[in-house]
Amino acid sequence: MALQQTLILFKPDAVQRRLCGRILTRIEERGLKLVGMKMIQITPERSKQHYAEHVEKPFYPLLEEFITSGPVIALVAEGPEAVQVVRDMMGKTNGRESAPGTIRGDFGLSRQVNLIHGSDSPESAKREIGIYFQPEEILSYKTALDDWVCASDELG
Ligand code: D4T
Repeated sequence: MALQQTLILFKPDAVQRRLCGRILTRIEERGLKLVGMKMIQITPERSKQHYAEHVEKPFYPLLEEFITSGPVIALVAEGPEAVQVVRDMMGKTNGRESAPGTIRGDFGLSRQVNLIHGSDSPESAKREIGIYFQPEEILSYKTALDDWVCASDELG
């Protein structure tokens, strides 16, 4: 098991629907540590960088229109196996198919307007964190709760 960082976006619909606080609470309550956070407006250029693997797909123009349509919150969360933990919390891409209890399954009904992005692998996390954050914007700090989130031998 490894301590990982993952890139999370609260997409424009989460901001517009005033759901960021509730989603952030879930992430914090799970035990993940926030190590970077900012509100930004994604430009078409940054969208193409982020969604490089999808740029040629037929759904990309609408996806770019959506993701650049309003402010988003970008954050970096850290914790044991953080990448998969956040993916599991998000639920399936399509909110209609996401299990109740997941973020998309509790708050969403759409495949595109789906509230949250989370990196899908440690490699993607590294690439995506680099798209949204300068190295000095990622903070390293201890909290009194660190020892109560998991045992030291789980971070191998
Ligand atoms: P992201 O990357 O936003 O966290 O979503 P997922 O990892 O869950 O899903 P994905 O990479 O397959 O798709 C990226 C993004 O494109 C939207 N999308 C996807 C869309 O608008 N139409 C589509 O047909 C598909 C497959 C939703 C998420």
